[in-house]
Amino acid sequence: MRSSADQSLKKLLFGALLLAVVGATFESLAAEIHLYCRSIRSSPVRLDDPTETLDLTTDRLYPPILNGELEPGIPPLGSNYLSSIYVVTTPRIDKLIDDEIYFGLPPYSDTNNNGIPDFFEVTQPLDEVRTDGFFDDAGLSNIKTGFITTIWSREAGSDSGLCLLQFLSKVILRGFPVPFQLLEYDGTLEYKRTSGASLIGQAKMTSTSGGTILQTVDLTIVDRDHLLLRGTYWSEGSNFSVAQDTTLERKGANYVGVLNFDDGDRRTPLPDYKSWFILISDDKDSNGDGVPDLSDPPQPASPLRISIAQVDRQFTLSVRGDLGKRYDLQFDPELKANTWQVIQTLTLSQNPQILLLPIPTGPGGFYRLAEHLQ
Ligand SMILES: [Ca+2]
Ligand SMILES: [Ca+2]
Ligand SMILES: [Ca+2]
Repeated sequence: MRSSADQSLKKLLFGALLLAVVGATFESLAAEIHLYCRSIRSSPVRLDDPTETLDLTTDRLYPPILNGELEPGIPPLGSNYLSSIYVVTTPRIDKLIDDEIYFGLPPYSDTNNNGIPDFFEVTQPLDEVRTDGFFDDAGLSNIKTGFITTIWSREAGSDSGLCLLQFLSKVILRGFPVPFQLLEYDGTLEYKRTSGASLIGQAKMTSTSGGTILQTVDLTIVDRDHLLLRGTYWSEGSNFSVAQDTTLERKGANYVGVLNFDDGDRRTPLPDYKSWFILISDDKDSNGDGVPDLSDPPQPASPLRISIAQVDRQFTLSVRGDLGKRYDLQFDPELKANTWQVIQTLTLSQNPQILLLPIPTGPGGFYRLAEHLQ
């Protein structure tokens, strides 16, 4: 004759259920995000004679709007230069001098190995780095083109530096100390996987001058080494506008791309300060495959499984699911509506995970496993 405990076990073995709630919640993850403008902003230079000034601008209309910008030169001629228009107002020549000028960039250097040229990073110093460049002196002398040298200085951690500009021509021989500023935003990106390869994030970045960007970021994992950043409207005060789609390429734990805006500074009607480096860094690699969590291929959810057996005077429940996830083990003696009781919450650390449970005192019942809801 069977004991009542055996009968209970039989009923429970029969009643062990597999139920799961999949995809109800997504874990929020954090990465770093930075923007570095590929243009620098110069300030006007007051010359010895207070009626004379030297300005730099990228407005090529006349008379120019003086926006202070030195922008990335256009390849192939200007790829190693920042280009601008120099504007010298001087009564001695009795006209406005304005023409193209190309400032040589220092040789490419990335000492902090983040994929961003150090020249554009506030954290990286410039210690009297000398470069060469050229300008068009607009027919003011017999030579059409002249040369310049520039000496760049900026302390690490400061966005403000000085460019000592020396014209080497028959017309302008003196040097000009040109103050300049880097434009940079740094902060965090909280993101979630919404489905498959899609990520949605919230970026919060501040600039050295105190501005704050709060921006929704829409990313798609193209593959382990590439993220697609969807273009959208960015704003921080009068800065930014519509950004174009861009692809970020992975180098180690860093994803780097170029983010181009229709206009980076809406205070001026011309499109300026348009092109920025974007860097997203993620040092977390939960599955240890050498690829940050950010671009790990989407993992198909493991099917939840539960099985039950008797060991001595206890039950063993064998549970399978997604490692690291939290699950609720629930029990219902009669399968009545809304009477499931959570008897244990567990974080799955191995597959399968074995749970030991005492044999219930009642005549029978049912178990189920569900994703733990926050
Ligand atoms: Ca760098
Ligand atoms: Ca503008
Ligand atoms: Ca990984």
